[in-house]
Amino acid sequence: MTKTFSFQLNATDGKARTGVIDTPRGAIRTPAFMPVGTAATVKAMMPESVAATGADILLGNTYHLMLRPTAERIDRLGGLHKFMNWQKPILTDSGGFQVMSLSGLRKLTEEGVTFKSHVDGSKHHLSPERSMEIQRLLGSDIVMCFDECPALPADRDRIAQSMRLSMRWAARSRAAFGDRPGHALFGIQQGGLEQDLRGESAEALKEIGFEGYAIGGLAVGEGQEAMFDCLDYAPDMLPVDKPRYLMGVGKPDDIVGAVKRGVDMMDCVLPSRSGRTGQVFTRHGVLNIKNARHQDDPRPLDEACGCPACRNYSRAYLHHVFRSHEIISSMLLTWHNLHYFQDLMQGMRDAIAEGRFDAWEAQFHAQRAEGDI
Ligand code: PRF
Ligand code: ZN
Repeated sequence: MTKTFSFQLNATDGKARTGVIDTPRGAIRTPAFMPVGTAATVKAMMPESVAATGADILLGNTYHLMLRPTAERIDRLGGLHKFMNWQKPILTDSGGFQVMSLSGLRKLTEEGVTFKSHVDGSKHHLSPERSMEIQRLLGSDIVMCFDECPALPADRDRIAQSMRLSMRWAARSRAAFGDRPGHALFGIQQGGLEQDLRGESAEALKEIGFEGYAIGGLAVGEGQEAMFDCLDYAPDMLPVDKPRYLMGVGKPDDIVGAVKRGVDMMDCVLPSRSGRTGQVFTRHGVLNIKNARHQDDPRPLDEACGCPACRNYSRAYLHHVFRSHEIISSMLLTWHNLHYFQDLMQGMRDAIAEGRFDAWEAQFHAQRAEGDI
């Protein structure tokens, strides 16, 4: 295993790319989907089960972990990997986005943001420097710059001001991160749906220099068509030889569209959260296991799926345990959904490597259109 962080592109097909990010904690095959482990757990899953779905990397959150159990405590206990028993790579988000969406009263200045905890109302502060310190204490392999992401729609002036603040914070993040071989710092492009602001943001980030580049500020209410319009140009503004990470995306068809446009990494709570609400992703579309039509159905969720929920249990059983609020319901449905998302990524990696992404994509859409799951 290498002691450094590197990215190797193995093949491209149109704008779609496949490769490997090498880290001291293991390889990340791209395009990669990162399950979300916000509170040092992927809810309802043992870490070894998450690995068994095919995940190479998890996402953790600065915001949640700084509030509870605190970064200092995790550091004293040997770091986040040991604390949660996940030895593969971890990427941590920097906290700014979660402060805006989750915390109570907050005050934003050039220096950083002061906010009230959604857990107990206590007062906290985050800045580029503090976010880098927290992500270092956690032992994160891929650290995200501290940024600000305005909710859309927002007027152009507000988006420009916010993007420029995020670029100043990106420079402060880079300086505070320091020299940490084997660990990576990713910049985050902002600029809403304004092409020239996206360009200005990309130039500012490239000038600073990062090990990878994220596309932030999308999937915040603009809809898939507007997001794809932006992804038609945004990834091209970032260096070809560095990983590109689309933050907080998305549904299976969002993921496929993003990969087609040159994105290498994504994360989303969708497969795990849906597992707990009875929403199931299959090759033929989404089904809801709580629906009464499943109560006598002996078939698995998805005939083609190799996960434990599909190999060992009927829809009738999964319907029963969901309706009975049994814990195994969340476990099995989350496992299936995460397995489905990882299968989707593997399918795209193979198709890109073999130069048949368009045919693969056509089949992906055709299977979903068949309906009657
Ligand atoms: N910035 C950060 N985290 C994020 C986002 C962002 O813009 C998004 C937007 N979809 C999700 N998570 N730091
Ligand atoms: Zn399954």
